[in-house]
Amino acid sequence: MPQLHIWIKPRAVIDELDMKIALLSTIAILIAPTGLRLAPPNIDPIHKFAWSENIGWTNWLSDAPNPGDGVIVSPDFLAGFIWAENIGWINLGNGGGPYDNDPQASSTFGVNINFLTGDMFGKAWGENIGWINFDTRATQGATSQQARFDYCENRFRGYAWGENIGWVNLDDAMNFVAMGPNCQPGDIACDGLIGLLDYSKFPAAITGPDQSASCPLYDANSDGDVDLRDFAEFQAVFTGP
Ligand SMILES: [Ca+2]
Ligand SMILES: [Ca+2]
Ligand SMILES: [Ca+2]
Repeated sequence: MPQLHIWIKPRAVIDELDMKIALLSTIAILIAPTGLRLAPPNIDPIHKFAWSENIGWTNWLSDAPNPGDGVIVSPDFLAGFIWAENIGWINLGNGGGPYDNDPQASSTFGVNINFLTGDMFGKAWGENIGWINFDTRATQGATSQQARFDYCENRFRGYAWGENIGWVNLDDAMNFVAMGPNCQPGDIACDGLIGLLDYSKFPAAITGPDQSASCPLYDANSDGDVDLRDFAEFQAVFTGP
């Protein structure tokens, strides 16, 4: 585990920091557009399309409905918009996830990721097609085709279901949605942070020297295995929680 250094700040510094944080928070609220936007989209431009049987291609890095729009992947939830030429935008959540998806409060919808399993759950909203359910564990789990996030390859897999559009295929061998293009080794969700969540997956990814990697995301020196040399490189870029 990384060494954590805790600096206890003098009282006067805390007061000043608190004031600055309060001020910045106020400014952020004042300039925030509708919904939170935590980061720019982090979808790979060459892996941005998924196929739906009834609406055709969905574009996860689209500049639509507004310039700069696309999907933002965090390790445990999604945010932003998918654009589908035939049916318009699909909203995955406002960025304040993980989302409650409270049926009594429709504004709490959004797509989550179970960080332990990668399985997705929660709902997206399409302006012309209504809800898309990303929790397909009950119908697809038996064949391991539930909608899910593959942490080892920073891509989506499985199938989501829209009551008005049928299946959305996240599992095609060629046309799938992935994060990128320049994800650091070990950076789950390609969010630019190597934090404790990324760190927590490393032990299960270790194969040992010259043993073929099943989780290539952690092969930092690109020699085909995940061993202690990769771990050393991973530690060097650790940015904290
Ligand atoms: Ca990360
Ligand atoms: Ca090696
Ligand atoms: Ca390696």
